[in-house]
Amino acid sequence: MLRFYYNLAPNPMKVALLLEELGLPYEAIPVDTRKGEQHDPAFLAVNPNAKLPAIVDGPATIFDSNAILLYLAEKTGRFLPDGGASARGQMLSWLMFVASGVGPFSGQAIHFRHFAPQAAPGDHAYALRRYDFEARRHWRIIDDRLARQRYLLGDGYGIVDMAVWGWGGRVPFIFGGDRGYSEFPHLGRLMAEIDARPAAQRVAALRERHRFKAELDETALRSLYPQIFAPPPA
Ligand SMILES: N[C@@H](CCC(=O)N[C@@H](CS)C(=O)NCC(=O)O)C(=O)O
Repeated sequence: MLRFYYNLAPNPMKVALLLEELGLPYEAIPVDTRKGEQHDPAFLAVNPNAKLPAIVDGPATIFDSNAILLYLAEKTGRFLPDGGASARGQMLSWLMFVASGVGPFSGQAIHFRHFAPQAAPGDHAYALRRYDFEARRHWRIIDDRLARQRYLLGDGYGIVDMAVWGWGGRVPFIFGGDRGYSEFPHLGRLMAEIDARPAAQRVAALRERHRFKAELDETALRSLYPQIFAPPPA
């Protein structure tokens, strides 16, 4: 059976959504990153990058969430656009835009707003400004597109929407306010639509299945942000 290595963060959750949409049987294997389990040699053999998600599907071992989405969609022939090479090219553009822009900038914006330690108040103000600005710019591009069409690629729901859904759930947290989706109403509309799907409700049930470590104590900080404890660069 397909093995799905996960935690509750946005990248694994978008893969959980596709697995549930496809109705594929899978074994969900929790990897607790706050306990440092991503650095276990057995897991590094699956993903040398020490991050979630990853899957093992028979002879195929695949890491990086968007690569997994593409692999599963192509393997099953589902949740992909019709229309040949030009439609596939457009799908790849938006999928890579999420993989290389939306996700990383959102992740760094969250890091500097909520988690980065400060030696003195405001000592990473520029980093926060840069990532907040870039994350907001990326989400505006998504929102503008969704203002004109129902899904990222037009009329058909697919893996790009699932990739957006993974990080979209964090938008209120990224920008640190309680404004919800007021700045990105079209994204909010897509999030509500996907959240209501039976597959997303099964993902919500998966989230309850395992109790991940909640404390962000020294073990967690050393596992997630080892640079905190490293000597400063020369
Ligand atoms: N590009 C990777 C990023 C994966 C990633 O950053 N995963 C986070 C959870 S969303 C993680 O495993 N963090 C643990 C760590 O950084 O040690 C993907 O899309 O799968």
